[in-house]
Amino acid sequence: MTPLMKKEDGEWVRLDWEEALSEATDELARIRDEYGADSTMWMGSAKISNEEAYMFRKLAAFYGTNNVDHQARICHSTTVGGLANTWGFGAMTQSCNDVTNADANLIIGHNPAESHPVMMRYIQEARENDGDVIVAEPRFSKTSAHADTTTQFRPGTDIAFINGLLYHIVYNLEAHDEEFLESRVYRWEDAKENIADYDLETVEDITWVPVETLKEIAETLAEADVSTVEWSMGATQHTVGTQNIRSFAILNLALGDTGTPGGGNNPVRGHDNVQGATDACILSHHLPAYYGLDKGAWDHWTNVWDQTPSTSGSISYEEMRDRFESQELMEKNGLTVSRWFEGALDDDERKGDLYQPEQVRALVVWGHSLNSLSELKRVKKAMENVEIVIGVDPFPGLHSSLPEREDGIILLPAATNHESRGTVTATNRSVQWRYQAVTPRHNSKRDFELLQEFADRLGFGEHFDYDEIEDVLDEMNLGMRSIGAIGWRPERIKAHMENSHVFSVDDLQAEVTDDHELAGEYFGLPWPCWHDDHPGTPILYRDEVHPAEGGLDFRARWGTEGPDGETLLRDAYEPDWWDGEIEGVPQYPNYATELPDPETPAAPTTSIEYALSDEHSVYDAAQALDDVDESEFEAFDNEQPDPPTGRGRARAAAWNLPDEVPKHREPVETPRPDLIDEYPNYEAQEDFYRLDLDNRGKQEEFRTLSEDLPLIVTSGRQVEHMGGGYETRNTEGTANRSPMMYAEIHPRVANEHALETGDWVWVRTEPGSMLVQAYVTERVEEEEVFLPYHWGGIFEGESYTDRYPDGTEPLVIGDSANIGMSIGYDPVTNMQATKTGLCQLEPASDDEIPELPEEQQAYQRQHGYTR
Ligand SMILES: Nc1nc2c(c(=O)[nH]1)N[C@H]1C(S)=C(S)[C@@H](COP(=O)(O)OP(=O)(O)OC[C@H]3O[C@@H](n4cnc5c(=O)[nH]c(N)nc54)[C@H](O)[C@@H]3O)O[C@H]1N2
Ligand SMILES: Nc1nc2c(c(=O)[nH]1)N[C@H]1C(S)=C(S)[C@@H](COP(=O)(O)OP(=O)(O)OC[C@H]3O[C@@H](n4cnc5c(=O)[nH]c(N)nc54)[C@H](O)[C@@H]3O)O[C@H]1N2
Ligand SMILES: [Mo]
Repeated sequence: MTPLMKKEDGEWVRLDWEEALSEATDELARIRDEYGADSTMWMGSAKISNEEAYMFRKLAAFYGTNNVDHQARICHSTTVGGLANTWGFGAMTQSCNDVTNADANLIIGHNPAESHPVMMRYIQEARENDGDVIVAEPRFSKTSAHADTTTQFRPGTDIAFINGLLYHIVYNLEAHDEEFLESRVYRWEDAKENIADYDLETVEDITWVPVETLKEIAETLAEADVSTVEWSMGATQHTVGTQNIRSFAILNLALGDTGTPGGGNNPVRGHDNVQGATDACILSHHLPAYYGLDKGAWDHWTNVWDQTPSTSGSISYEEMRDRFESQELMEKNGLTVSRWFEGALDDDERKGDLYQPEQVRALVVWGHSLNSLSELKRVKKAMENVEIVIGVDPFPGLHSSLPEREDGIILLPAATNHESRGTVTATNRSVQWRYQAVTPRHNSKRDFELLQEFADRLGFGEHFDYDEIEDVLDEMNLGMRSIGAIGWRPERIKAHMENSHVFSVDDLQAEVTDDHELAGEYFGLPWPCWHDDHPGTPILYRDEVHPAEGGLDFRARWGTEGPDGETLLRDAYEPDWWDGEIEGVPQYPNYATELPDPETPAAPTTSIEYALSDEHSVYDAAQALDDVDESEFEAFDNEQPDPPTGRGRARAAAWNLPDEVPKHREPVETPRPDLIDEYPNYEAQEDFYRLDLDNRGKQEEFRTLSEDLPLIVTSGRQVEHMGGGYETRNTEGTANRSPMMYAEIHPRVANEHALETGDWVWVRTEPGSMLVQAYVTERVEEEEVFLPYHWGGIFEGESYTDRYPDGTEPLVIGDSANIGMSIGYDPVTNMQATKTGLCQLEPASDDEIPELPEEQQAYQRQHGYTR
């Protein structure tokens, strides 16, 4: 992109790097002095490397705020919330390759033919191996075209659908795996009782899916040797997102298919490094590796940041606390990507209260698009209300053009990942080295360097004076113990890349002789990788494998017994790899906080060594550690190898969630108001990520909305465009392939409105209106309209191209779907509900049609779209 610019009196001005960086950081220092550190919002990125993501989270900590978050909030946050609360870790349990082993794959809310073409190959291979592929979601997608069975259900009814399948499996077929449930699952009875409310007729009424289809799908799953559930955004982006995911996990448990090849759950991640940026926790409720924000978490991380040989700085817990306004704010969840804008609006504009001392005055957008946020009109207003917007991105995205501002926008051109180096984590938890292809072009700078500049200029550069990316990874190995991102030594990862041809494409293991340095290792050392000699864990919760060789059990994360006194530890069992019984045990004490000599960050600590060894018990570990109350562990004295996370039970019922077991709840904007009383949305919450949230109140307010807005509006992806679309709408090859923002409309509905493909139509919703072109297709049902969300540059029908710096206007523009997306949020993670709105269509008149860039008009003519 062009060099650095800034707006002054409405004009864009070029700055040199020195000026631009001091402008940006002086402003951030001023805001911190005048209003406090919490008056900033730091939006980070899933596009940057693990090391950079980690630095970003650390930077916010040293700046003194938890108002730091990234795309995962609006992507798979509910996956993490749902899975971590069921079996301990919140990630995909399998590898993509392992999908080929699934005898049945229920794909629910995922369209990999467009969004994950590589994953799609494995799905097709599973079919070639006689596996059944079932696609269940509202549309007949390009993925549906490759399935054995498809069904289309009403957006937002995944839980009812899954509970219906479970009803048939449990009560009619009695095909659930009693033995598995009895020995490894906590409070299955509660889930079973809940399922009884979802007989097939009730489910048909809620979901649109005929009883016969429910039976057919349930029977396919029950008859399969092993089955998996696969999903992505169709399932996560709901007020019931966390519970959708819980229902998938419970289905998998009920069939006894968790922790085995071809089984488990496959929530397929989005951005190239969203798994890694999530693990590094650019998240407003965690420190890196999901440590949370309590005193213990800060103790651990200040200890790491104090001891790391990678930087010259030293810090104590107390010094860190003094960087925050108070210990309370230091331990309080920050604002999220999904709703930060409420915190930047004035009191009379905000929905409810703000639970921090001052409103947000500065926005840092580092590798994040803004049209990806729902309630976009409020986002725009917030961007106009802050004092400064700082964008760090290869493109001048919507942060340059969305807000109507005279000044106060600084654009810092970041180099892309082709111009940078570092590690990234794939959706299956395995890590890869990303080599630099070219040096940064066009006067851009690497994120690594920019993060160091920010730290330096904000006064804490001594904690970021790494020589290179490898030093950051050393520090991460030292600190990120909870998920076992420990054995990821730079040299090991590079050796995997250089020898990628020796790894099996079936189970990821190196196919080498026993004396080879890679013997036993799995490609990319999928976490947990407990130390520098551990092979990685390709499939989670596999108790039929020795933990030193990649075995794992459900994580004993919630202690040894639940509030009801029932055990949270698994029953004893006799695996093939062990002579005798393996017992259920708690997590090994201090495994996540004990540090080895910082000079050898991946060396096993006492707790980890004792866990994995054949000759030690949990009690032995407790005795060997200084600050542990041994008596608590006396009962666990069986000498046996264990994962450091213990051997617990998966939770069918989770006492800490708003619904202990997954129950259907109608979306906030529902086409079935008659179902609200029986299936209401969640009650009001106060001080939830520093704001008030009232799904139920809004649902009540919108009770009659469907009278005026009779169609369901949902949103998602098209293969030609990516995310907010800066990259693909600026690149000829992709812009040309799909040069129009459209609404998918069923032929009969199009007919009612006399619309043909290419015609301009208003999509009217409660939050706002979008002027788009019609795309007439049977992909959607009659009740539904689908919008791709990759568009920007037009806002409620008005072109914004004159707001971009000269020469940087996108090749193709369109109205943003998120102007109209629903205003519900998940009560556990604050995920936005971008799949279940209501709308009405209204053909546009000729004088309303916005002017499109010339290239776009030419592309459209080539496709024959305009008439
Ligand atoms: N080409 C391309 N590829 C991408 C991306 C991109 O922008 N462009 N983005 C990447 C990212 S960030 C992600 S997270 C992934 C997402 O990948 P996907 O999840 O495949 O993407 P979506 O199209 O948002 O949603 C999938 C499907 O969910 C369906 N759906 C809508 N409502 C519901 C519902 O209530 N229940 C269910 N079960 N399904 C519903 C939609 O009809 C849609 O076909 O893709 C990644 N890959
Ligand atoms: N209505 C609706 N809204 C949605 C969704 C939906 O399905 N429907 N999906 C949601 C999902 S799953 C997601 S993940 C989000 C995605 O939304 P975003 O992640 O906000 O979308 P992207 O456009 O991919 O944003 C990434 C930005 O990073 C920049 N970038 C690329 N490489 C680098 C780099 O190396 N360094 C820096 N600094 N920047 C870089 C790109 O230019 C781009 O501006 O949208 C969400 N919003
Ligand atoms: Mo995503």
